[in-house]
Amino acid sequence: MDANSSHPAKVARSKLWFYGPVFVVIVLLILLVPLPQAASTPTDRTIRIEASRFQFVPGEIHVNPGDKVTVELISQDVVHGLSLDNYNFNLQAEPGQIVTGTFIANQSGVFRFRCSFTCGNLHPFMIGKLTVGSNYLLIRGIALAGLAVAGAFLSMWFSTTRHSQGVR
Ligand SMILES: [Cu+2]
Repeated sequence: MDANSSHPAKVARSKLWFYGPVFVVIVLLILLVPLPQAASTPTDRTIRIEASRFQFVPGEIHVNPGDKVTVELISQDVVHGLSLDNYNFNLQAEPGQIVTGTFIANQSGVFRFRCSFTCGNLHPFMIGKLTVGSNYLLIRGIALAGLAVAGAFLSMWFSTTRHSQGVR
């Protein structure tokens, strides 16, 4: 097989010529393509959050802008609260009790929600995260990281191809 591939260096180089511009185009696409806003049709959603010392489960919530969000807060041990930064939203649940509250997610961004009732020594660290809107920056970042890894593998593959053929 090796005897037939008479110009391995040329092959590797032409692949580089091909993949180089392709990579640039992919990077530009990742950075510039406007992602569709269609996924964010406002809907009614109910999210059940279990509070216990000293965490909320789930600790991260994701909703779309304009969603009508009903939170069901359940306390599993002592009295806990849930207040949401930047929103005028606060709940307080007695042990074993479920309380509900509703808000409209009309502010986009990432907001903390915190326990609003002193429930023990780690109470200040009882914090969750609400994301309103798709985190496009994060998606683009992950895509770029994936591309970088692919590029690293590809360049490694090129260099090993060339070295094994004894070409500088
Ligand atoms: Cu608490």
